[in-house]
Amino acid sequence: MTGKSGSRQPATPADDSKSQDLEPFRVRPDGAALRTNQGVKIADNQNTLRAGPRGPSLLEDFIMREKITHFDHERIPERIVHARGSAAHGVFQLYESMSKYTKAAFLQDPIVQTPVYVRFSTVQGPRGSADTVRDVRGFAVKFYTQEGNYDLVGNNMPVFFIQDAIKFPDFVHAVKPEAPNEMPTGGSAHDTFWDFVSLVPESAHMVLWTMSDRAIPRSLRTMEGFGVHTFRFVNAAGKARFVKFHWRPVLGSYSLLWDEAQKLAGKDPDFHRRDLWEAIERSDFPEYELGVQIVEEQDENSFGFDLLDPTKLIPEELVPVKIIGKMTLNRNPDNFFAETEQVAFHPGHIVPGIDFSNDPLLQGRLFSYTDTQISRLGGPNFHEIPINRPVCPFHNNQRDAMHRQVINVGQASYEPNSLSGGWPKETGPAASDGGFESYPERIDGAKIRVRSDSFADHFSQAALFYRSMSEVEQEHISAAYQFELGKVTQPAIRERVVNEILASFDAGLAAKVAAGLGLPAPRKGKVPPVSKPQTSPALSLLNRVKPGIKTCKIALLAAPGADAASITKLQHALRGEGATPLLIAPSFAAIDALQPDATIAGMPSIMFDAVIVCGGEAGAKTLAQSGDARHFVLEAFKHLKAIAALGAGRDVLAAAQLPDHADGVATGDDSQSAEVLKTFIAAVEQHRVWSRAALAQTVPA
Ligand code: HDE
Repeated sequence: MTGKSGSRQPATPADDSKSQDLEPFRVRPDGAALRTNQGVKIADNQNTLRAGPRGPSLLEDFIMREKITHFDHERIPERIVHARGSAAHGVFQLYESMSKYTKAAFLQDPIVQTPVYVRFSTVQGPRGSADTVRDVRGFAVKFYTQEGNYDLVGNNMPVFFIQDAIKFPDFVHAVKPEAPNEMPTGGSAHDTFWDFVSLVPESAHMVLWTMSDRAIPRSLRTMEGFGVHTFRFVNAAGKARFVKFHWRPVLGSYSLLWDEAQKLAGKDPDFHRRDLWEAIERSDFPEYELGVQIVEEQDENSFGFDLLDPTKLIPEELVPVKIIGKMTLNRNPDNFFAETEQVAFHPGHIVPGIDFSNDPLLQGRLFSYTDTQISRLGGPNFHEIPINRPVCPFHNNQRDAMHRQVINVGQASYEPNSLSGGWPKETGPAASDGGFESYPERIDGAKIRVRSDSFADHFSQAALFYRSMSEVEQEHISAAYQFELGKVTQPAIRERVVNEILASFDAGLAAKVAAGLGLPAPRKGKVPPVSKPQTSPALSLLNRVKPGIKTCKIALLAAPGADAASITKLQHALRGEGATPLLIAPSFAAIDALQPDATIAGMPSIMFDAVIVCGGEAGAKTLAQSGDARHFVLEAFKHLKAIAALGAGRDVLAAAQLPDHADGVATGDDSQSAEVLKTFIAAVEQHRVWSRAALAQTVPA
């Protein structure tokens, strides 16, 4: 890897020794004796000190006491929201200088690599909840820049549920597990959530996003990210422009099906975490491009909605997303607690050249994030925890408090002073001085508690989003509302969602959901909201598919007696395309010389993107007679995955009673394997065989 980089960045995992030198806090015990926290070597780590072999333990045993005491305090409070997360190290590099727009040092020079730490999260559930629940995902990036840490603390959806921070505790209390019984874990399908959102129409747009496939991503590696709020870029001349941030996965964006997501939550609650970890271990480094939508200050009021309203997005058809750089996640953390649990993000961690807007949600966040770390991380010195330390030197006159790490030398801890030569001194705002200066926006207004009239439209962008979905995506949205409202026990809440919310932006959706729930058809007569543009194709995930099958997980279903030579050939061909083929068999018994990677029970079809049933008479016969193997292909078929069957492998599809000649099913003799593979790969590339959706519903689960 080329380029200048900050000290946090080992270029590749092989560079770990370098990272240890550069980060003295990253400790490895290789060759070291076991010692107490006071440095005393421990001779026996197996037995407590006791009075005789069968006698009572002695309080005197400082070694046992120290160990147990520390253990007793190993947990810290989990995050009130976004408790469940996983993270990775990486680097960010620009494609072109952004100096025209911002003076931020890390956005000037395409040769500079800025180290990053990125934490993805779900929002509702506790630390131990499942990854694949229907929920918003956090997408928080800490850039360790040479001018200080910059945190872009975003989500995988570009809007939010509420417009004003003062409503956040209400919203979170409503979505979190209910007070009397702490249910449900990891989901919003319950009365209090739907009660709140049915009474707060500003949530309509975001709730629609969470009922869409965006809320069940296939992988954290293929998930978009958004800064949500409008921010400001400020250049060296002091000129400001509004900016919205986007992260675009290079592999494209894909989602699970709801049935898959639910099954995965039981069969592998760590599905997303594992996928991210394994991809990085395999050196399939996740990549995301950074995009910006830039709006000139004079265009602020030209959109028909308010740029400060976080329930609105700027359609890309109005302001294109300019791709400016790429982030590559290239190293897994060494220690989950020290890094992922202790990392402290804050939208207020900004650097010169980036500034806030008056979005009232953002303004409230600027208070909340430091405050929450003080109780979560035990005091105001959390910036000294290794994962949170800036890579540039920093000095100030803040002193003491819980868990202080540095030993501040010198008499003066105030400014101005004459006793320490006046140091540390403030710097000027000029780019060469590097001091942060807030953008001098003119503010002239009365001190009032009001919501601007420009925030009053709650439905036009919900209508825009729904209209922009493909037919299957609209189907999924309608099914999601029916599922969630089906879990609501109070009929009045179900009716309010349909009549007051859905009917306010799409009569068709409202009617469908009402019918599904057995409710009377919604009241007519509401004026459908108008939006500019009428549709935004960029919002449909089906338009986010990228060519290629890189990192797709493909099951090669086989049993002893299968044709090992043909399996090896398939493995080579698929690896050549960048995919990850895994040999899946009824047991770990070898297939000739080939060792299965996992069993059918251990890795069911929901964990794969596609399936090939391998040829070979004896192997295929075993699979055809196995209910589990038949279920494997049947389920893949129902989940609209590409399927191939070679030679006798076709008997397994027949035994599962899959319809003949269905879309996305490639079959042929062993001699036709090259053509079958070509057709199969073309289907995998689409990620789902949507044209099979109707047929798949006729197949038993
Ligand atoms: Fe957060 N949010 N949030 N949030 N948020 C937290 O900070 C808060 C909001 C987001 O991986 C907390 O350290 C308020 C929007 C992410 O560690 C807390 C409001 C967006 C993460 C907090 C919002 C986010 C958090 C809990 C409304 C997308 C996880 C633990 C005014 C742009 C970061 C913590 C990580 C975490 C407050 C709304 C994203 C309590 C008050 C909008 C990704 O401070």
